[in-house]
Amino acid sequence: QAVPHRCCGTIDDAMTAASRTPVRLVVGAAIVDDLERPTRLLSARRTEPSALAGGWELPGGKVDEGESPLSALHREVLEELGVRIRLGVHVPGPLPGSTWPLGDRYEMLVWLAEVVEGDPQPIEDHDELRWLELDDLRAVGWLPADLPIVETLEAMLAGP
Ligand code: 9L3
Ligand code: MG
Repeated sequence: QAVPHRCCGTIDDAMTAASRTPVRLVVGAAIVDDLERPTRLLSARRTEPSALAGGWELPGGKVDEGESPLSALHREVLEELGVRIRLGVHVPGPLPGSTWPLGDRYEMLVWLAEVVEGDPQPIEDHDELRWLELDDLRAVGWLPADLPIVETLEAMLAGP
């Protein structure tokens, strides 16, 4: 029996929402040239899926089952760009758990990072990388989901 709740709908609505497939966690790296004195941010152009191809993003990807978000971030960045990174602060998002929304199916945790080994190359899932000056972060066509993150980074990383 659907019991209407005074503010927001029926118990059935709530049950339906709760039984939806839980969102999958994604991790992303906001790689800057220097964590202590950042002047540039690394952007990467996706090659797949076709709906996202050509869009620029912060590199990263899905956390595997049984994997910690931080292990996933190091693994994804190594797979995608061939580099090892050192992490800076977490970049808090607006959702509970400080994640950033990525459509209905994913949420992303984001950390600042810098390269400690290797030179980033578009090894997997990207066909171009670009270092953007912090005052020119909108020079590429960011994926819609990444744009609010980039705007937050713009404010966070702005010099004194
Ligand atoms: N996604 C969006 N922005 C990002 C990242 C790393 C990922 N900065 C979206 C694209 C996919 C999903 O998250 O729909 C999973 O990412 P991936 O594993 O295909 O990189
Ligand atoms: Mg990826």
